Amino acid sequence: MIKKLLLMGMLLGAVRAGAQTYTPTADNLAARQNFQDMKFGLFIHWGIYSELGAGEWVMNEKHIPYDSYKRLADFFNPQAFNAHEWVMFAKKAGMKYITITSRHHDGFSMFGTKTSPYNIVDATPYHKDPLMELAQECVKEGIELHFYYSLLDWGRKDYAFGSPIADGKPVNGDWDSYINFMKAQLTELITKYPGVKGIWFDGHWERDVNWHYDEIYGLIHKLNPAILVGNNHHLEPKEGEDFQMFEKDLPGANTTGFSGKSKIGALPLETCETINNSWGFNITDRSFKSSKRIIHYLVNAAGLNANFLLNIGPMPNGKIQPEFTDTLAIVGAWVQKNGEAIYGTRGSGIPAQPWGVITQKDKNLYVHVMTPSQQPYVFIPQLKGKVTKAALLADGTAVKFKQQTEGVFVYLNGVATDPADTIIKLTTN
Ligand code: FHN
Repeated sequence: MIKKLLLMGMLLGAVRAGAQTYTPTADNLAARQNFQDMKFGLFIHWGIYSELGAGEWVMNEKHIPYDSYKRLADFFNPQAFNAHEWVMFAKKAGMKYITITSRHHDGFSMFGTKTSPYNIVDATPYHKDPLMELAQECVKEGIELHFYYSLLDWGRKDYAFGSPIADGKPVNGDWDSYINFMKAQLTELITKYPGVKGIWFDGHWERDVNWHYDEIYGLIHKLNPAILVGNNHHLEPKEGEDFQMFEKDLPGANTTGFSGKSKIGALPLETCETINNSWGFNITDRSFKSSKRIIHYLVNAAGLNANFLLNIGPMPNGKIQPEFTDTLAIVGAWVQKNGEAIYGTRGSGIPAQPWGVITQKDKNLYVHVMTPSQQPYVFIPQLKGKVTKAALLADGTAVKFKQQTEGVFVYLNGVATDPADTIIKLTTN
């Protein structure tokens, strides 16, 4: 009897807290595996803000009134946009998926939508839908497409940016209207655009409201159960999410201050970073990361079992600036040569070492030596299984090793090193 009462109490508590259990479908679980296998993606921030060449926060940072900012749409005419070029850019870099801003915090929809005239087809002289072209091209080229979608909106009256919040809603807004608007847009994005595989939410952190995630995530999974939902809320994953992302930090790190409350959950992981210091096109930002730094980010993320989503901000004419093209061509050549140690791998569970990380695929471990060791060897602790063979991934040359109870020594003297990452493949039984 007591047991029964306790159980009823627990159930009532769960109902009161609005708890719902999300059970991902088999297709969704397969999509998660595929997502983890892809490892490297292209993040694209592109919008009418690109015209001002000062990043995607320009409206907010320069205090441009919404009605003035909106006029940027009148001149947005990216005649040089070519979906094929963008997709080939990603492919050449070794990327397997693209995540693009469908709508950022400025509220401008970069896709044709019936929900608001403030969109690229209806409000600009371009009158075309680049996301449709991109979606079709992605399908053709076998690249996965995910849509970034901002929860935060600086301009809409129903969102009421800056309004005080009471009872989980903005006092001066119309929260139901805003939630319905987002649901209608997400329905369009999922049902109209071919091959969409993920939705990447952002902006949660702007206000403490009831975001109605149960309805929103429920709707997405009802429309397509295999769609991967992620939310850049910088918190632990919530019910209904399918992957967890980290911004400008590897999982577990918090150099930016975004990830203080972000406990690593059990979902597939992704970390995003900018190629310079900006998300949206920034004409004065010349702090381009080197190809070596990008390779290291990718390898370090893979070692921590995470994907790497590298961002570019294309120019307002639709072109990608040459600095990005050049760097990513080098990265792409490296990934093509060393893809075996990246794609389809998982973190080995062995912690990152001062010299690098270890990825794993089946019975193979890939030892990535990115920082030359002081000693003529690297030591791999906590290695399970017996190593039967060690060889340089680049050319198959045998590499000496010694296995002890505490771990494995891999001897690097005489081994031809790669300036970015020397990879030793260990075969275990
Ligand atoms: O405010 C946005 C920012 O513009 C950009 O989109 C990044 C990408 O991770 N997310 C937000 C900051 O958390």
